[in-house]
Amino acid sequence: MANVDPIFIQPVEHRPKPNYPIEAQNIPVIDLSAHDYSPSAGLIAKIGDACRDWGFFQVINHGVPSKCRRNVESAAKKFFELPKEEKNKVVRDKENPFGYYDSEHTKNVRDWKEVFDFAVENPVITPTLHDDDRLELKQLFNKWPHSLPELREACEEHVAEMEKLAFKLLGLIALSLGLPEDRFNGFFKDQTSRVRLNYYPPCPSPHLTLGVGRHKDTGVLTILAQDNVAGLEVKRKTDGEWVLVKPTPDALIINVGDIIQVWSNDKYESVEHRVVVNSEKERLSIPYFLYPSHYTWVEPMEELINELNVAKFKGYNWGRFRATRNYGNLGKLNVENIQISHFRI
Ligand SMILES: O=C(O)CCC(=O)C(=O)O
Repeated sequence: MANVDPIFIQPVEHRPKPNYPIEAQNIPVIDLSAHDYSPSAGLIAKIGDACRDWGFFQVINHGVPSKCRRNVESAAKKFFELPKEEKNKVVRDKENPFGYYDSEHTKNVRDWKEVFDFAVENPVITPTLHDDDRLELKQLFNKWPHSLPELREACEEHVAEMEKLAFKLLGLIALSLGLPEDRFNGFFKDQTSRVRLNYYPPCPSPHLTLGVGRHKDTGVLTILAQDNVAGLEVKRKTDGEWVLVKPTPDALIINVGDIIQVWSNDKYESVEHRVVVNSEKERLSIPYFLYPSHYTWVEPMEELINELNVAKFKGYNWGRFRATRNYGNLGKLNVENIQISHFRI
């Protein structure tokens, strides 16, 4: 029996498995303490293998202080505990996608979650798509709740740490592709990166719903901090099974996004993932989405293309791509969201 509004109910084939989920024991765990001024060949190879075989890995000894993580988790919990009227003072709207939102749809089914989004650059230049397909560039500001100043402080401190780690990882990924360590850095001058606070309340019918429906990340890479409640499931490349990523204390979860898939010309695939909820515990997760500047033209790296490895994607404009995706996420639309597969040659 469903105890939830039908708008949250997943089609049968996408519901979580009723039996106990498989745990992804073998998602690679990579120790970054070995990363100093000159990363070792061993570390670069581990990163490359993890990107190729899983599209997901965990990092430990990553340099992000645990205090910073505890602060952002505690401030986020306080925010989601605020009365609805208070959260609605910073609600997302059609003009500005940052702030609080509780009605997001993934693949046209509503997710069992509340979110709070903010941009890494404040203000940030972001293209917005209009009903007539016109793209408008807007300067957008984050919306911070006045009643909880510690949220902004904790989030800004968190972002500074995430950014250092993101560029460290980006360098390792470039090296693993045989490219110079700083090959990708030029795409982030006016980055559109953002952070999301995800709050998944307990759900009375967790077998029918998902916290976030299956999706791939559109950006370059994602760094996810999750609390100690499991929920993230990754589609294993070898057999297409959904496997649960068991929380590892202090580890951060990294996944390759669509842009790395295109830059690497399919060598590193962006992998589908989703979030299952449970009837007892709330869960919090904090993804940092590394996105380039809106004017970035995304295409396979020319150094990787030759007669034996021809380009598998046409180029596309990141700003238009992302604006189209945001437009689709705002409500229940009877159209498929834009995907990189639409640019496959
Ligand atoms: O909560 C998680 O573990 C993952 C969240 C996620 O995939 C998303 O917000 O896009």
